[in-house]
Amino acid sequence: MAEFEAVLQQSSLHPKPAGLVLQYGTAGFRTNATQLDHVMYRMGLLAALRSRNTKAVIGVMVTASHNPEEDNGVKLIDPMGEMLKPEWEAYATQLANAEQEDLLAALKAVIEKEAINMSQQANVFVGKDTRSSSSSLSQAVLDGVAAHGGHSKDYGLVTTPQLHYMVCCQNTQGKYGEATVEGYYNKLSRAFIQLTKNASNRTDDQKHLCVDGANGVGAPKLREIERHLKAELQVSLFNDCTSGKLNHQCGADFVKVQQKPPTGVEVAAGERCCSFDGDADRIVYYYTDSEGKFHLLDGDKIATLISTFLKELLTQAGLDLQIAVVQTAYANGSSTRYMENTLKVTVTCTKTGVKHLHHAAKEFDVGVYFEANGHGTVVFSEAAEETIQQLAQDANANDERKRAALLLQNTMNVINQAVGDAISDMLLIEAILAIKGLTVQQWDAIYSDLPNRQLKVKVSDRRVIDTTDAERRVVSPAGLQEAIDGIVKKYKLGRSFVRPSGTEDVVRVYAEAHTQESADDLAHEVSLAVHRLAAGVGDEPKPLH
Ligand code: 16G
Ligand code: MG
Repeated sequence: MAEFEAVLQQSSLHPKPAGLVLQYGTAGFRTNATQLDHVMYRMGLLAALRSRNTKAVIGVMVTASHNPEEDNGVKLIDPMGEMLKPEWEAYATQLANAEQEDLLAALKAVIEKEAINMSQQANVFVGKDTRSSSSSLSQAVLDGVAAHGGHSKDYGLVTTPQLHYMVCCQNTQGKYGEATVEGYYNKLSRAFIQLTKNASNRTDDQKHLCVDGANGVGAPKLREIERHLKAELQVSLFNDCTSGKLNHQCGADFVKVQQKPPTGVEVAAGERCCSFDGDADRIVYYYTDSEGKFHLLDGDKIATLISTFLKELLTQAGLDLQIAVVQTAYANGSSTRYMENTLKVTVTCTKTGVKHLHHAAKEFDVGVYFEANGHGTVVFSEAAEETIQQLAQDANANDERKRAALLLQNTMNVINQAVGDAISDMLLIEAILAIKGLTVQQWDAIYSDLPNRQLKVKVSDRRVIDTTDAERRVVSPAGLQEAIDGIVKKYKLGRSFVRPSGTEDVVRVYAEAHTQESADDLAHEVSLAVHRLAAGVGDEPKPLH
């Protein structure tokens, strides 16, 4: 049991503060960086076990995404580049919370439960974001892997989706691509350049995009891929990680939540801009019009653009493949109506969190999924991929079908199907706008968002709120859903739901209605109902007006 000796010896260098309890949340552990050293070490141990269990490479990404610089976090990546399987999230929580003297027992419990063969090789890919704490924390992960007799490959600074991509490439023996950062740049940029060849007479203005890098890892990585894009995309990069503070008044989350442009981005009216989040797995677009009004093009608008494009191509290619869009309850009602009634694609709704959307999207030939907050991608079934490849190579297909199939093929190659990816999504969106000859204003005008408002309510225990129907209805506490129904009825085009956050100790309230004022009032009334019926803490929420 030599490996257990090493585990114990090393663990004393990464001690757990007694009594500290953390949860593997929606997307991994996330808290103040000073509390995470032991968690990282233990996630290194767990990743080695998961690797033995799956006989595949597992990824560990050190990042706290859109959260403040002082925080950090960690998420594990499963063999096909998807998020960690839920059963293993529970093991992660158990390992992270075992007191120092119980660590071995906790570890052995997992080994026994999963019948893990300890002589099996373990391989782990590790990546980190630009936070100052990330270096020592990713070292703790590497220590954990090594203490458990595993091999690791340290990718250093990478975006979260890049690490997902590496894991997927490695475990598909290169079928998906080459498991290097250069390989990622080559695959995406080649596909992008092929796609833009289908756009005629683009002006320099059309090729120009302003990007807010959130002062995170996406910024240097965008600079790296830019060199491969042969001036087909000309980027002005702001918040580029050279001086400003990570996610501070910038980045996709700030822009989406505040509904205003990030600081540090100086652009003319009407210019097309986008923001990444701190680990570059989310993107939103926006512009400010000549009257100074801010226009946000969020995940819903992105899903609409992409699904319109794909549906047109599938029709032109004469391929009978089912395309669907997966959203969450946060999707703007206008987007859902547009997709169902005008675009006529299947729309489904899942719980919040990428793993749920990804899973649902895989049920279709072509599954487009996006959260309103800008996290999403497209997944193609194996059969759909094959059908498209065959047509693209079919010497007998007519020109129109063949052109569409080639476009679909390059579209698949520009997409990171492993997970939502700001750089890949950006290239896809830019290619679609170029091919369709659309300005950002024309894209925005496809449908008009319903005014909406999000609020948070503090309650003594958010677990008292239990939801059903993809978080659109509350089942407990008793009476809350009836109260919400009664309130919503009073508002034209009103819709509202509440759910316990998976990342913060709050209950989230969402409301939309035909005017901003009514959306605000609706959100407020529902917040009051939550505060009253779910043991709210502190003063009752105050009206917004
Ligand atoms: C995490 C999720 C994100 C979700 C958010 C909801 C991933 C990679 N990230 O950040 O998809 O929208 O949690 O947060 O799954 P909430 O539960 O606090 O509202
Ligand atoms: Mg993120």
